[in-house]
Amino acid sequence: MSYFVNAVGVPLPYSGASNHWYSASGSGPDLYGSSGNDSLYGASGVNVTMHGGMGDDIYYLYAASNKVAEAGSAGIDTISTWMNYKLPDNVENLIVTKAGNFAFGNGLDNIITAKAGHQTLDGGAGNDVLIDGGGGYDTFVVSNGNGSDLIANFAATDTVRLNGYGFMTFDQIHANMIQAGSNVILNLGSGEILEFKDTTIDKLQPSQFELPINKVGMTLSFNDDFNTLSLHNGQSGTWDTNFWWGAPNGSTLTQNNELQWYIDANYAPTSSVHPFSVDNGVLTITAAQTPADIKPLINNYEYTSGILTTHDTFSQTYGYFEMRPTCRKTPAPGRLSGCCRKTVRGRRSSTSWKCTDRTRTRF
Ligand SMILES: [Ca+2]
Ligand SMILES: [Ca+2]
Ligand SMILES: [Ca+2]
Repeated sequence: MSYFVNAVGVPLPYSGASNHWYSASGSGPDLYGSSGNDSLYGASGVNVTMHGGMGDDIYYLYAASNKVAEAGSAGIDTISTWMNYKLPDNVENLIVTKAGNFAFGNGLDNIITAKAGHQTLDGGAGNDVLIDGGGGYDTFVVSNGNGSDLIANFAATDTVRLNGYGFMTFDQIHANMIQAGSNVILNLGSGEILEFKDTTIDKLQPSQFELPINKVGMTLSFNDDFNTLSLHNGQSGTWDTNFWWGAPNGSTLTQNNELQWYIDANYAPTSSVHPFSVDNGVLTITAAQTPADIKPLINNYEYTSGILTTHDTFSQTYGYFEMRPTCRKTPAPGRLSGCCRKTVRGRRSSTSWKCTDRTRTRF
């Protein structure tokens, strides 16, 4: 049996070779393997839960409708998928093949392998082995309280994100590293370590460590907790509801072929449409179908929505910006796709938010 020794010296096994093969194509809602080592292949467009049972089972998932059910102590199991994926309970190992996706573990000691291109790996709790298995720049996420992980093939373009350990500078990290044979061990404190396999301290560079922003010495220049909504009326207030180049009746972004019209709160004829609301510190911007009587007033656009910008009231060149946006993952049928993005313009950075669906934003 092949295995990978983790950061605390425990060999984590890979799944053994399969002796039986099963396909979900044409199967019912449940597909069962044998008591031995199985390979179970999902299929796109098939709603199926695959049960490998006892033995080392390897699952190939092609769509979110391909599910895995494993019991505890039922072999060393592996899921291989192109999708963004977080391991379900009782599955030990994960392979994510597609660039740009994430690969998250569960509470077990996992072996998580990212294939070609950029991926984000997070083992979660347990003493996990995280492997850059195919180049590309990868991000390894390591969080306080989640055990001692090992990173293999940590390339010059890879980065590690250290959450909650209190490191603010690379010098602090450097001072907590030791060379242990062919590996580097970073002492994270609280009994946790992070091991970098087959590298030396001198090869590890500041650009490979994502640290929290050091806010000491920064001065708060702008904030809005959205306990109320302060709209700009031309003389006072904070937020404009129109682009600075917009028409009196509002605006849209024709170059994006957008379907919505941004209502200008200062334009009286459309004042019956209210894209903005605040509730207990949460700002909501709602996109909705345009009422028939409003449509001629907004160039016959099918949907109304809103933007907020401080273009005329606040701007700064440099700074640290923070927000907590929440966007709908999937638009309802007939609705616009959900998105929310910040507009930063060149040297003079103002604060703009525009949304094409229900969105909550908090500074
Ligand atoms: Ca099995
Ligand atoms: Ca199994
Ligand atoms: Ca884990």
